Amino acid sequence: MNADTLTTRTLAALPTAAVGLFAGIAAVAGSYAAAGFTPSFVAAPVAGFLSRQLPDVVIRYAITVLGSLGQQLNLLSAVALVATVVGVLAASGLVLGRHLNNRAVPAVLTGVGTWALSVLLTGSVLLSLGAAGGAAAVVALAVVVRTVEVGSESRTVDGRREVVGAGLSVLGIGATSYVLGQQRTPGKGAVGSSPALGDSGANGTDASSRQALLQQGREEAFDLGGMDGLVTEVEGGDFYQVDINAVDPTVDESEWSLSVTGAVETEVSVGYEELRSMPATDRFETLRCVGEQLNGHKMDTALWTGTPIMDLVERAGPQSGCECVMLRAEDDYFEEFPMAALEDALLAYGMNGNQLPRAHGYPVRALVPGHWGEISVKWIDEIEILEREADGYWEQRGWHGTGPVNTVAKIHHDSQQDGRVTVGGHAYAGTRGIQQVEVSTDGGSTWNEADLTPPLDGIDVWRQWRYEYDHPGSSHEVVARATDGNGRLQSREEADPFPSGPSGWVSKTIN
Ligand SMILES: Nc1nc2c(c(=O)[nH]1)N[C@H]1C(S)=C(S)[C@@H](COP(=O)(O)O)O[C@H]1N2
Ligand SMILES: [Mo]
Repeated sequence: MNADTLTTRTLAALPTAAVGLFAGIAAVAGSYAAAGFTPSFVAAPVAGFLSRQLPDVVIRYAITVLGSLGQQLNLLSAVALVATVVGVLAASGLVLGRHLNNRAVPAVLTGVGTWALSVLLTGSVLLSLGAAGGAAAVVALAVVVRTVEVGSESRTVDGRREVVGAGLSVLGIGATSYVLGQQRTPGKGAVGSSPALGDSGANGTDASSRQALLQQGREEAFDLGGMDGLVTEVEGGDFYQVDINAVDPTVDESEWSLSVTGAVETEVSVGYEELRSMPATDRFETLRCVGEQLNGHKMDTALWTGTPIMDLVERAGPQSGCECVMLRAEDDYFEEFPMAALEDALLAYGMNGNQLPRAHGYPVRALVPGHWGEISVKWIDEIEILEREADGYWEQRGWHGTGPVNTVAKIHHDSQQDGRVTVGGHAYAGTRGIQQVEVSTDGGSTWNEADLTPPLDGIDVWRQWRYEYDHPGSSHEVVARATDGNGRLQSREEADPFPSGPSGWVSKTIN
């Protein structure tokens, strides 16, 4: 074959490839329309697979550097993969249809193939019809356009109309799916609003005292422009989120249950209603991710409502050989740590006075005070009392994030007015508490004590700090450092987030 025929053939194949690609996109869109952003969305299991198979260094980079962008790239790759596979399927169907001179073959093959692929990936027989329908519709339309064009016999068929038709249909399907998919998505991440918790089923706590606590927390915050308050708002999606999956699990509270298993006298299990009827408390608690940058924003505080986890664990009569426990979740996440850490831990179902949002573990999450956020397992469904130590999800990937948090003072605000400089931030030291924050305006030579907000009502809460001074007239280095409740100064030794959390003093140049 000479180069010319090769080029001609390639050009002739282009419309088919383009229609195939459009069909692939329509499959993803149709799946979103049917399933919303849930584990039944065809790209969800692929994204999960990718994030488990990618090399640890890539995942680590995604977490510590890219943050949620990494999650979006992961999802985008999954979407591209699914669209490509469906695309190849659709293109093959088109070629086969022409070969057999059968107009039904392309759409049928594409539809059935896409449906099978989606069922294989998601396990959802019915919802997979969305993906199948989207892909088949695009292919069917392309075939019809081509048939009409061939039928008119007035000009040569170059496939241009076919591609335009398929392209237009994918736009329509995409727009419709966008709207439908959003409606199908339960409690859209942290952004959707969760219903109020109310008085009933949260024994010992009530809605009005929660509102009073929240109000107090909001009022006690320093009013520093651009800086988060003392209580992180959840509804706007301000509360950070770290998940192993791009798509969060959807758990129905009526089907949810939590079991205490493993080295126990008797296994026990509770449903949602029963858990809500157990004695409950409200308390502020701060969460911080071991994978965040030193001056990062993966540190937030909410008012949580829940039941002491040990009330449930003790019913089972734990007899651990290692005094250690594994918490497991609906998203196949698991973390292991010493049982002692559960002493003051909660099974939380309320956040800032509302039901726990899906993004933060609805219906129930663990909340382990003083430790890095990773052991506060969301969507929890099993407390396994262990005989022997084992590694958790992140520890299998080289992290050491099950221990107590490092002490930190962040600098998240600086402003100037009339020759005065104001700097501020949050300081956090887990259950040790913050005793003092000091600020240097000369790169660490001399230190001054910052103002602190009163501690919130809780055993594991951050505080805000603020310091004002006269601008020295030239560029200078502001440094902040905290002292914890045991009188220990924040470590000056610099360390990356990996493997045991960021360390060092935060500094910032003020001009
Ligand atoms: N089931 C489950 N629980 C989880 C995670 C997860 O991916 N799956 N991420 C953990 C990590 S690394 C952190 S820092 C916190 C974050 O909680 P948030 O998303 O509510 O802020 O949840 C932890 N619990
Ligand atoms: Mo984390």
